[in-house]
Amino acid sequence: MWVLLLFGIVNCPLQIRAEDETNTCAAHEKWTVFQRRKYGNVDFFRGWSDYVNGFGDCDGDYWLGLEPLHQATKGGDMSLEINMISKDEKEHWVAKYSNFRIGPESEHYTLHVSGYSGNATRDGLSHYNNVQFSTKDADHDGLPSGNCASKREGGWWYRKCSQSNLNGNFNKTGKKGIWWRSEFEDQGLPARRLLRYSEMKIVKRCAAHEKWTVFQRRKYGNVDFFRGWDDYVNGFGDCDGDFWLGLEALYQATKGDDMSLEINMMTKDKKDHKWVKYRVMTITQRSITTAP
Ligand SMILES: [Ca+2]
Repeated sequence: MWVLLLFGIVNCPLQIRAEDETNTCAAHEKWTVFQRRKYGNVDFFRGWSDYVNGFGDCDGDYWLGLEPLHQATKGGDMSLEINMISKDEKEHWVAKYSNFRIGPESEHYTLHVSGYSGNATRDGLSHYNNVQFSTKDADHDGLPSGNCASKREGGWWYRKCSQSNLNGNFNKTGKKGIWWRSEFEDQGLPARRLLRYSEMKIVKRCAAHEKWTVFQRRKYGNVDFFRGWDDYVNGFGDCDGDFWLGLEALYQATKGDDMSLEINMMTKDKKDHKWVKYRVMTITQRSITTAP
């Protein structure tokens, strides 16, 4: 099922993976960019309604909006990629999360994120898993006294307060600036890596087709499947080749209790093709309460 969403946002109509691409602000063939800090000409220290509905310039710096993000990710089949360039422009970092979903407005657009990989200094986002979004006029953070959004001059899933601040002040260099968690944080060195550039984008997880979601493929033999728990939870491999989608993704995809399973197999000598089908398939959550 292709998701086609069109919102009446001033500058940035969201169009996700439409087959006939008419290029809009955030939609590329594959990616939907929902945040960009590049030129520094757009103020990101804004209130709740701006962050909900989006603001900025499609061709420059902008925030797509929490509501379109919720709509785009509520199916539970999206992943997140963040591209960053250090302030001195010497280092390029990428942080990927295999599972990315934004809750509805009634939950203040809670962040659901897991499955970090990449070359970034540290994982600067998982800390905010299950945290609500806050702005200077809407304090949903975990800081009892004070508002992190005001302290950091941005809008974010602030806890108390931050390990990243990608919507911070473009022109500031301290905690109010645009920064990501530092690899030096436990060495008494600066706990932040200031950024010159940031771009956040979502893409459908590999294997989501119109009808089928392939969650396992063994075809080429070039991907090691003898792995640990985290890899099986978050997924691994190559979308176009051998891969395992991940247990968390499977849970998200099957929790509606309306999915069936089909397994296609081929014998080692390639002479025989077999298939099996199961009418119902569901995978439970990662954390289930067990009796003591
Ligand atoms: Ca607070």
